Amino acid sequence: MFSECSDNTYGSKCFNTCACVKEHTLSHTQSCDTINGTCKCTGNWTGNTCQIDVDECQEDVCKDQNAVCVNTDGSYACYCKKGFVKDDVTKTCSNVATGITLMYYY
Ligand SMILES: [Ca+2]
Repeated sequence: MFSECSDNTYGSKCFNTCACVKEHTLSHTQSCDTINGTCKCTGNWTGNTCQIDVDECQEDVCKDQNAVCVNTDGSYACYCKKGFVKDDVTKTCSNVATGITLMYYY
């Protein structure tokens, strides 16, 4: 059984060094397989050393025609368009004037 290694190490007693860039594991853009040391990008990063932010807004991540997607480093955010407010109960952007609730909102 392997324990959770830190500081870019893996394997029994964490004696082996991962194929990751150490700084990237510390900033959580890469994660190391604790069994074999292979390095993978975490979900929101890409590139050879996981240095490139994934632009999630290229896909319909907000799933709401009344929301605007804003890409950020390592993440993204969905904001309601002007005239709409986020309904905390339904998690959708609702039209304030009509009270109509529209589609899903993160
Ligand atoms: Ca992003």
